Amino acid sequence: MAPKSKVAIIGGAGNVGAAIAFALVVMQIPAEVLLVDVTEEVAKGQALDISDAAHLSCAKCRVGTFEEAGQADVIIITAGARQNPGESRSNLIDRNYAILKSIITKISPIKPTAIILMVSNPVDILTSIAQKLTGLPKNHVLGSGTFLDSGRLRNHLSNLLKISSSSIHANMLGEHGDSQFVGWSTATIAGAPLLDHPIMENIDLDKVEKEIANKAYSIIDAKGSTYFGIGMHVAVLTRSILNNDLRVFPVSNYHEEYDTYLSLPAVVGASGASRVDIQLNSRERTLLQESAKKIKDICDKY
Ligand code: 6V0
Repeated sequence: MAPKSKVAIIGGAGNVGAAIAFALVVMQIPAEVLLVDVTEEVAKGQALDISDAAHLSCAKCRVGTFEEAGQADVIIITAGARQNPGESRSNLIDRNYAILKSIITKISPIKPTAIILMVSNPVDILTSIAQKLTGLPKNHVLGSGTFLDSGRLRNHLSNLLKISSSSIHANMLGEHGDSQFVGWSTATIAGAPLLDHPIMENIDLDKVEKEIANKAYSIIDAKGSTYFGIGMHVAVLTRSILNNDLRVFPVSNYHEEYDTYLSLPAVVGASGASRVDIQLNSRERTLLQESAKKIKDICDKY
């Protein structure tokens, strides 16, 4: 019997879409996962392959239609062009705007309680456009934002400090792109400021920030694209939405004061993403404003 919750992945024949579907299966998320794509044959192949794993899980996977996707509980969008080596995420906007617009038309009318989870790049801009095109409440539309980048940061710090990444609360903030930055002032371990840890005294913070922001470029240079990391991170967000876990993640969510979507910590659950107020220092506030301006200036053209 198919599980009650439905998750549609539009772009599900591609690397990122299939990696998310596979992660949902491996993580035993009790959901029916629909792969929706313009390349139906490839989507069919991915669904058949993933269903060979899904019989060992409570998740199910099959090909879906655009119409069915509009009625899913969580609609994940991974469709579109990806970066070529050396290309920035923001450069993808023209190609991916046209694709997003055609998708929203094809999946409408959208279930009023659905949550749209944007993954295609440039993710903050496309999240904002998806909200405008669908007219869904702002909290019902979110982007994976800097959740993956924050995972990379925590993993890096975990190796330095010999503390599990799940016990390190540190986030990349702002744009999921070149202007992202580390929120060092709010980073903690066991409630204590991360920067008070003795090992951090000898760490070049700017170097760490640059390495994390550039990690995607290193992966793309080496193998053409990135998908396993984002697959797992999006599956964790999907679980938090379906279970109403109300876990806090740095995702792209709407901020009234900047009138745009960007990544700051938000509570993620059945109603989507709602912001958590954090106190940044003056350097971080300036960087956040720069990120917000960069995102909004592009959004305003669409
Ligand atoms: P891919 O493997 O080329 O897959 C893209 C898929 O989209 C293909 O199967 C296409 O057929 C499909 N597609 C194109 N147009 C449409 C359409 N109109 N309707 C339905 N499907 C369509 O790319 P990949 O999966 O590697 O990347 C997908 C997107 O994810 C890109 O924009 C990446 O930049 C982005 N990523 C975002 C990340 C994040 O952290 N947010 C991380 C990695 C990649």
